[in-house]
Order: sequence, then structure tokens, then C-alpha cells
Amino acid sequence: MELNVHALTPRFAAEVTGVDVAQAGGNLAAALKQAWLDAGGLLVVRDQDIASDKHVAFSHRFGPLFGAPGEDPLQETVSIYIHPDHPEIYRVSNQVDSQGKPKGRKGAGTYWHSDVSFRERPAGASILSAKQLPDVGGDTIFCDQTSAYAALSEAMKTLLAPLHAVHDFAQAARTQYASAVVVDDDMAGANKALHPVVRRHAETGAKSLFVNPGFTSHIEGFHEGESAALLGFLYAHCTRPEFLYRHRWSPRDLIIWDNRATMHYAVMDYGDDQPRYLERTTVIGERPVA
Ligand SMILES: O=C(O)CCC(=O)C(=O)O
Repeated sequence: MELNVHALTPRFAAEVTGVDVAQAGGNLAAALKQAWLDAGGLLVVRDQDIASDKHVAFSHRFGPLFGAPGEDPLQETVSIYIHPDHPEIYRVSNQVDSQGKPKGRKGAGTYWHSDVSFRERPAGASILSAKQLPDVGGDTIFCDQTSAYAALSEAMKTLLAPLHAVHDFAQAARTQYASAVVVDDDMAGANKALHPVVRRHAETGAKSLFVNPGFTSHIEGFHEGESAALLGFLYAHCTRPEFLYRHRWSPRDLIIWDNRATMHYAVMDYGDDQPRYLERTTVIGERPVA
């Protein structure tokens, strides 16, 4: 099936217009998935006024979903932000309801991260639907971990090849979340996994850096200072402007990003007088391999 695809960066982001994801049968879903893989990590699908149940149905085309009946839930710390009628949907919002309950996670992802990287099977695709946006601000920045890896010297690639890093939700829980009870649970290692520092994409075969400041606590086998220095270099390298795409949201944008090959950062530069509400589904990816 022919899609109307335009590149947004030379390497890893593209946009599609003229489709209705809510009506996606097998052919359209397969074409969108291929366009997403061809884009290299990020596909913006414009003008999708999509109901939550259709969003979930479409997302299932990309694999099993965190929160779906019989599948792994997201980490307990974020359970209060899950959609009451759709356990597969994680809500991002800076608003509270009339009882003072959050309508979603405020300040979600305001640090570089790859979704759920602290699980044995971290996220593959995340699919985020914009419902309400500030007049200006609230952009999301994405980073291309495949191009960043490719740009490293052969000597650095050789150094990184055998390395593994610990990803630990307690890293973010300590600084980003307020719930002491669940942080205790996270501290006990409920959300902790060891992954290769460089992973090979299960579908494209491309190699990408797979460490992120949000959840990666350290590189295994290194002294603390050595690990911090190496991770610090990698983070400075992969967030160089040539590896970034900054998405300025338009109403009804739906973004599909690949957590196996990108990191992202939500910019919280708007006030609470500017409601921002988005719904996200998260595909359970495969166990990362080098
Ligand atoms: O609000 C956003 O733009 C992104 C939030 C985020 O980081 C996430 O859903 O993982």
C-alpha cells in the first residue's frame, strides 16, 4: 500500500499524512509499521482524532502491550496514571480532576530515557496520541541512537561491544517520583535489568546505543567513576544536535517511536494554565541482544 511519507530529518524521523489509523485494517497497519521501520525510529501520523479503544486496537498490531489482560503491567509507581477503562493506556497530563486526582502523570519523561528500559523485555514501540496541547511549548525531543552509534570511532565500538549496563527504575524513582511506598519496592530491585550497551535491532538488524540517563545506573564491571565518565561521554555524544529531532506537536498528532533505537525528552516549559493531555500505549519488545 502506497503511503504519503515525508522525511522530517535525513535519518530517523518521518511523517505520514492522509491515513486514518482508527480504520487501519491489516494492510494499512503493515504499511505504517514498515514506514516506521524505514524511517529509522520515529513516525508522526498527522491528524488522528482517535478514540482510546481504537488506539489500543491499532497498537496491538505492533505487538503485546504493557497492561493488556494477561500481559506485564507497567511499574506500580505509575499505576495511578493508567486509564480507568483501558489498562493499556498510560496518561500524561498536567491537570487534576475535581477531586484533586491527577488526570495523568505530570512531568512524565522530562529527562532523557527509553521507555521501560529497566525490564527484561523493555518497550518496543510507544504510540502517543495528543488530545490537548498548550498554545505553545510542550515539545518532545527525540534522539537517534542508531546514527549516534554509527558515528563512534572503531576503537570506541570495540570497547563498547562486550559491555552490559544495569537499568534500574529506582534511578528515576529517587528523583522524579514522590511515592515512598512504591519507591521502596523499586529499590528492592522489582524493576531492574541488565542489557547490552549496544543492541542489535530485532527487525532491521541495525546497531544502536542502549543506555539512557533516566534509567541506566551504571556499566557492569567498571568502577563508579569510570562508568560515570563513559556514560557521560555517550550521553553528550548522542544528544548532539545532528542526532536530534524536536517535535512541535500539532493537534491530533499520533507519534510512533521505537525505544530500541531512540531516546526522548519531554520539555515542560508551559504552565498549568495550559492543559496538556496525551495517551500512550507501550509495546512489550524483545529481550535486547548485542
Ligand atoms: O509528554 C511527552 O511528550 C512524552 C512523555 C514521555 O516521555 C513518555 O510518554 O514516555
